[in-house]
Amino acid sequence: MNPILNLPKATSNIQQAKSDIDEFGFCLIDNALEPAVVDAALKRLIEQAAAEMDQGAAFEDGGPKQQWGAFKDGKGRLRQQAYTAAAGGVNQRVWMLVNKGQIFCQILFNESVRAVVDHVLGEDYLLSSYSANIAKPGGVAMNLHTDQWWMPHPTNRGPSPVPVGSITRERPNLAGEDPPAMIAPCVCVNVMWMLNDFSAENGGTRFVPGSHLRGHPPGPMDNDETVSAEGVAGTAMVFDGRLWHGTGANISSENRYGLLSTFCGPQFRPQENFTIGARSELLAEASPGLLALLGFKVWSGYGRVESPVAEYVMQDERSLGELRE
Ligand SMILES: O=C(O)CCC(=O)C(=O)O
Repeated sequence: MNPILNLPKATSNIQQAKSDIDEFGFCLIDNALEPAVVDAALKRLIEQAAAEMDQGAAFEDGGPKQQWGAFKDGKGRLRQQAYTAAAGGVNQRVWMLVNKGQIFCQILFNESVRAVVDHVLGEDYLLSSYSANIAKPGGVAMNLHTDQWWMPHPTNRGPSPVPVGSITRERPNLAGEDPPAMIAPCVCVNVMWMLNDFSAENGGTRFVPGSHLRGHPPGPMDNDETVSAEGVAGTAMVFDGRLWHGTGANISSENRYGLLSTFCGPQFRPQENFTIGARSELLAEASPGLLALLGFKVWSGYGRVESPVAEYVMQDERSLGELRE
């Protein structure tokens, strides 16, 4: 960490962690994962990643011509880009970890980390995505971004500059003034679980401390200095969805293994569609807490199939359909 900025250090003091995320947009939790949990998760991840690679199902990005998130061109057309090593990808993403090992589900219920997520998001929230990013040697720095680029900003009484359905990664809804008088609240929180030591050399997540309060995502004119998330295996970096961040370039000779679990408010659409994609064997054994995170718990009547007072929905539940007497 950059010593001049006096940035937060890894801590086991949860009050300190809460105050760090409020002030700097991130906190580092010391020993969030015990060594045995780190070992089990790393072993499962390496095995899964190798099998996805063998079966031609690997998703690889992070190469010089392979920036994640650039799904559309300047005219709003979907780019049919292949996320493979053959097309220039270097890093490997492993998606939908809830289906890929019980150890990954266990990690989601880590008390220290969840206390910080609860502090920022409140009592009810969803898992938005749960993936691994294996940053490999040769991977380039990811474009800085926020994890809530889709969030409408507070606006004046006139029409919104960008209607909500027209917001895209390339066309965020901005407040108009800089700095804006009002900013959007934090509506998602990301957790980077370090499964091996993270450093500036091996692609530790780079970010701009305090940028969560800027009120806009990074634009082409913003060239703030970044710092790298560094920590020993087992450390968790919990960060505000508004923080400007991205994977660092990996200039070392080793892989960097990180799990990313993003949580969002219950009124937002998760990145991964767990209500369709969660496997039935997972759901058969899932606790009410896991079902709630995966979106099977009805929230204030939202997410239901029929009755707004149902507590949970089932994966194969269907509405009554056309009925006649
Ligand atoms: O891998 C990292 O360090 C961060 C990844 C990230 O920012 C993303 O996937 O949006």
